[in-house]
Amino acid sequence: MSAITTQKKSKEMLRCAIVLSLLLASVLCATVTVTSSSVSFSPASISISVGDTVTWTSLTSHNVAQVASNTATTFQAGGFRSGEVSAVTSYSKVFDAATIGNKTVLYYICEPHVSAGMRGQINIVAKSDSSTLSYSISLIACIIFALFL
Ligand SMILES: [Cu+2]
Repeated sequence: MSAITTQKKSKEMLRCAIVLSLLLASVLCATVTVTSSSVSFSPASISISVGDTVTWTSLTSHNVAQVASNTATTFQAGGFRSGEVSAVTSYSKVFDAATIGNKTVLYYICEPHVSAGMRGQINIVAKSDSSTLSYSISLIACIIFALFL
């Protein structure tokens, strides 16, 4: 194998590694955005996996506070909370294993508007097979590319 071919291959491998790292990062930590309109969260129900980040925006007159159930109206001590209303306009939270615990659904409210039904829920689901599959396919494609070009 000539030096030029080896150099070309290393470049391709590096390119592959970068693409794969980006893919892996996007597969491993999805970010879900929830916006709040007049008195509702949109989407009110989302599905995430352990390690994902949820970002709430447009919190100008709203906040986010975890509650114990879909009927609870007061903040669950120790849960996630964005702070007082008007203190922040957006709030991001990484839902790691410690935050989720053994729950499969997490519930939250907007404290000033809970009586108006301003609630949301976060369903904890396993990482989707489709994202794992697309990652595997790109990995194989990259290896073939690196070997034959
Ligand atoms: Cu609100």
